[in-house]
Amino acid sequence: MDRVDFRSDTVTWPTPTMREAMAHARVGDDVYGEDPTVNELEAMAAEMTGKEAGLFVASGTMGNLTAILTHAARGDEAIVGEDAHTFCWEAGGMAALGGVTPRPLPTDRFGRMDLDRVETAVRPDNPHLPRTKLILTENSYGAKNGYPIPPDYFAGLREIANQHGLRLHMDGARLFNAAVARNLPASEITRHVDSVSFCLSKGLCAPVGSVLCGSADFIHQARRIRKSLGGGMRQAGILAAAGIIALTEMVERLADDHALARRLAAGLAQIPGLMVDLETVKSNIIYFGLSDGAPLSAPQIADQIQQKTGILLGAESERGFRAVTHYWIKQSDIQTLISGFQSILAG
Ligand code: TLP
Repeated sequence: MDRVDFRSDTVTWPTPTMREAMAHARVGDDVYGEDPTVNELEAMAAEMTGKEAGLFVASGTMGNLTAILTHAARGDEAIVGEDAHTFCWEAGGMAALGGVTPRPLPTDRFGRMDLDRVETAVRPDNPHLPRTKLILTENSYGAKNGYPIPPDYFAGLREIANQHGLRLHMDGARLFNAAVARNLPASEITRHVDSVSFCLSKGLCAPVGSVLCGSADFIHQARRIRKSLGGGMRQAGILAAAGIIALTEMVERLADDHALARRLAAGLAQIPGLMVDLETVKSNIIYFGLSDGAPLSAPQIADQIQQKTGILLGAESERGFRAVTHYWIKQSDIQTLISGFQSILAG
């Protein structure tokens, strides 16, 4: 990459191996189900997540929306964390395009909804009320430092879902970060959910794409929803080829990104004026804030960091930052960023 960019892992460029694979990918018309490279990627994704089938989609947002529209109908309701990506950052798609009402619940510092509150949020059968149909989960949990939530939480949600006939979907945009951080196969992280959508285009560095996985019947229905959303992509094997490299070569190395994030978080936590919740930094995302009385705002500091070091950083609010580590961030960039903060906050 041509610059040091901590704003997100979505900024990652494809690796040289990916570009090579893309150039030589075998292709066909995927809407006919005839693209061999897409078919290979979907089978690989299904196997890794322990589900029967997979569906290649254009983005994480499309994967989640396709799942929601497949699981739930107009007038249905989805229980969701109040800071979950599906609720906050997907342009209200579930309501705008699916007529599905979100029912947001608070989450703790690890991104978990309280199970009792989930249970009491399930609506009784009453013609005045929307029908509770779906629980939306996320792992790793982006808004809580990308915390990798252990599987037992999902086992608890599964019980509630079974009791009330609900579906359970996981936004696994960073599923493999969660799996690597927990030292578990991805299929253990997804064991309790009906469907999962994971991204190839974040820490795994593919240029485009996500895969939605679930039962064969679910994916059969999701394929029609994907078409209706304009997601039938024809010779998509060009893109899927990079996805296959992402899954075969880029998963284990996510541990390096996590180690860099921990190093960065520890360095930032030492700087007077900055606050980091070190306990929840277990994968590749760090949210950190300015303490009261800071002389500059977060956007002002991010500007100065860029001027001094060339590094791009997310200023999420007047007092909050986000830094995300990924394949294109080196150890030396961590030190440069820490030193940048030190010199600016020292005045
Ligand atoms: N997240 C982006 C922004 O939209 C905030 C980022 O920079 O982190 N689920 C989660 C948990 C995500 O973080 C994202 C992207 C998505 C879904 C959506 O993926 P895309 O961008 O492929 O639609």
